[in-house]
Amino acid sequence: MKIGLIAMSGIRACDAELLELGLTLPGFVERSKVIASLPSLGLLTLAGMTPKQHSLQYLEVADLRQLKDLSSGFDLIAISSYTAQIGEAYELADRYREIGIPVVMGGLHVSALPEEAALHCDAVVIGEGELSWHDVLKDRENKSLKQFYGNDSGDFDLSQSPVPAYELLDIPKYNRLTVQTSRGCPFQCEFCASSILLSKKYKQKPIKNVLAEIDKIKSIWKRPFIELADDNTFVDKNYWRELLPELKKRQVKWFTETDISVADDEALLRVLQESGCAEVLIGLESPIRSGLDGIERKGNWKLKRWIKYKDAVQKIQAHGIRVDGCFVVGLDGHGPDIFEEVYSFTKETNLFDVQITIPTPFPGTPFYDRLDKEGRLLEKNAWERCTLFDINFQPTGMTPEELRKGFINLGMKLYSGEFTENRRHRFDEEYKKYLHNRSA
Ligand code: B12
Ligand code: SF4
Repeated sequence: MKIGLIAMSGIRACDAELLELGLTLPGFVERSKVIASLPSLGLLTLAGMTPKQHSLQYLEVADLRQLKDLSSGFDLIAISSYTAQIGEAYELADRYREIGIPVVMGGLHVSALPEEAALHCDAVVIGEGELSWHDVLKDRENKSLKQFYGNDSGDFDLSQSPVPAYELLDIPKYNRLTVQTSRGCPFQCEFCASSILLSKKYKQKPIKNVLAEIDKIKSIWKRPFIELADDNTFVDKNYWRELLPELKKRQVKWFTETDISVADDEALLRVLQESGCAEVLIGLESPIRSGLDGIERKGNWKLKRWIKYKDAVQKIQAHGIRVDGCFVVGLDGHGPDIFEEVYSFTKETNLFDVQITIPTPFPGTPFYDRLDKEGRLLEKNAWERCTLFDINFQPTGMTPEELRKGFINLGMKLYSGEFTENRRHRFDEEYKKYLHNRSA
């Protein structure tokens, strides 16, 4: 069979004012450029386990309006999309089906809402695709595709992970490639729409598999920059103590997402920096206590950690590892003072990068269900607003418009060239000081 793998791959925001602003703010533009060119690891993973008798083509659709002609001649189209672009993904699926090509869809959104997706495709894969992909291919060959495959058990054993088919990519188009070392997260944040929706357990890929993936990338890209597609990387510190020296040998630069506990272990930070880790993204969520209460539903972990936030950021950065601190602005418990609080925290801790987002009710999250129950969703099923930058709920401490204006003003301050440069200059100074003290 000839199989078309299509990744919906755009960066989205509905708010026109914000979009326009985003196009002009240096700090914002910089990060958008970096992430906008990431490929779909989900599809590349399925490609990696596709039997060799099939031929594969990997395509990206960033904006459906720009797609005039459909590539044809396929026996099966497999589409992956997150929530914000799901409307376009459904439209694309409808168009392929109109010309007689069967479509299978998978990913976080359709796993949360399989019945909705089934209106637009021949088969919906729920959960981790590896568990169902071979069945989908066999059934397509026998012309007996089922409507639903898979489940949300999160039972896939990561030691069975195929090496993603990075060779399908036109490498010069990308400035980073992704590798996944783990799925899930030991915490349970109310709004989390990442892989905890696919895997209830926290599970790690064996080190040898991770290294095989990195070696494969290195065989097609000599000095790659790697972004780990993990939700929370350094949960198992012993695993990382073993993996980091291997990464150092391979001379890669990399970036990942982690919780703040990575700062607890000074020895680990040192090896981390030496291994090529350039930056860690940390969901700090709120610079003030009140917004944090109840976010993490198992043990209120984030609230408990809040008191150490500033020290932790400074400690990580002092080791030469940049921190991208992420704040969710407009959480329950946030009033109009939150904007100034985020700005002061960023200034005081000298965060190298900062990311602000709006609380977003993604389907399948407890946050969505709670807002729905409380009658606080502005519009139901407005998936195109699930961008992390658009407001689709009634905040408790201000009006949606106050939140919107405050968010835009905060963005202007945080991403201004001068503020960004000052922080980065201070980061360099602090790191030099650290190196000097270490060698003294
Ligand atoms: C890389 C990435 C991107 C890339 C995506 C490239 C791509 N086309 O896939 C880019 C930069 C383009 C991107 C953009 C956006 N992103 Co993003 N991104 C990520 C990131 C960092 C890693 C995702 C990843 O690679 N996971 C690993 C793979 C293996 O998992 P997977 O995709 O879920 O695939 C598995 C299954 O879902 C399934 N599967 C997936 N697709 C298919 C298809 C078929 C046919 C089958 C059978 C199975 C299957 O099988 C796979 C293997 O098990 C995550 C955060 C994180 N740490 O996970 C956020 C994340 C996915 N992004 C998010 C968001 C909000 C966005 C944006 C809306 C941001 C914006 N404002 O523009 C856009 C939306 C893009 C869209 N098209 O809708 C949210 C999504 C939440 C949601 N439920 O929708 C996440 C979870 C971040 C977060 N914490 O909120 N993103
Ligand atoms: S710590 Fe991050 S990845 Fe883990 S549940 Fe919370 S938001 Fe999700």
